[in-house]
Amino acid sequence: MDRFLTADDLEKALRQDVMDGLTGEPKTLPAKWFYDERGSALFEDITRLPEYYPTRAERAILAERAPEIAIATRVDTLLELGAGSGEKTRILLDALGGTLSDYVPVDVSGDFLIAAADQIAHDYPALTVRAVVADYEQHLDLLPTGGKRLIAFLGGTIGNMLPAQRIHFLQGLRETMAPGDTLLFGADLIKEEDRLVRAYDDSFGVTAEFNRNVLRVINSRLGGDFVAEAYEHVAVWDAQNEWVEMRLRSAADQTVRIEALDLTVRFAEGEEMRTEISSKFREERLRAELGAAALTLDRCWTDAAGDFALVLAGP
Ligand code: AVJ
Repeated sequence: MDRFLTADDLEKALRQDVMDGLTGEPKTLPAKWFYDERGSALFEDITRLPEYYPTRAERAILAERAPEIAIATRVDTLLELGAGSGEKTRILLDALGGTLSDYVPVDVSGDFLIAAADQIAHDYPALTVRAVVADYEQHLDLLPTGGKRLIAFLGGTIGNMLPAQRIHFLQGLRETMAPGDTLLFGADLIKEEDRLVRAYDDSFGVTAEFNRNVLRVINSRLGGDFVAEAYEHVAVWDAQNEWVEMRLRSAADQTVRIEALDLTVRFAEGEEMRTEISSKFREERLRAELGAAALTLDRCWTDAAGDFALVLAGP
């Protein structure tokens, strides 16, 4: 395992993000901090909700197109950014089997990564598995190069980035890519507002709990005293920016103390704090943004309902 990020680095990044986010106007928190153990489990629950179509749609496209991806790319290395639960990874590994020798899962969470990597190594004994603990937005240039690589960024996580951040990320990726390397990523597509909002405001309240979990993460890691139940879950479609925005709305006038930051912040009743953006795309915009990063969109597959896209791009 290679480690470019220590627990200490993560702690510092969390502090910085929370300090910036809670002292900004309006208040914001980056979505990456949802995923502690409980947050990851809640996200797994989300992926099984009837309203949350992206995971199922992406899995269906992947299952259908994996053989084509294998033929088109003929890669020897699968580099996966933000290694997920492993199910989609396995679809790819099974299809790429003929040419593949190396699997490189990349994630910020070492524990989660090792468990997932061990399981894959056990089930695919012919594969060299090399886990890398890194932040794929910061450490792109440190990721293993050489061979013919397929860089997979699944789940639609690219939608969590702000447009400028996304261009920067794609440009960074492009710089690490050699001729013959391929980028594969999932992106959620623009559709009726009603379905978009319901995917982020489910009737079971799982997404609401997931959203409030970021407050619990701050409580446990930075000595905060957020009363999570005192914040209401809000999901809105921002038609201008073409993203779904998740917010937490303070149900009362309240003050929060974050011990590790020596910070006290006040929330007014009704005040809303942005906790996530989830951008939705049209193919033209994906093509244009890839182009701006000197990448060419080679294939853009959707599921039968046209809800989600799986994109293959190259230098
Ligand atoms: C894992 C980032 C793709 O944006 O749809 C699910 C996270 N947030 N429900 C998304 C999420 C609320 C998810 N991604």
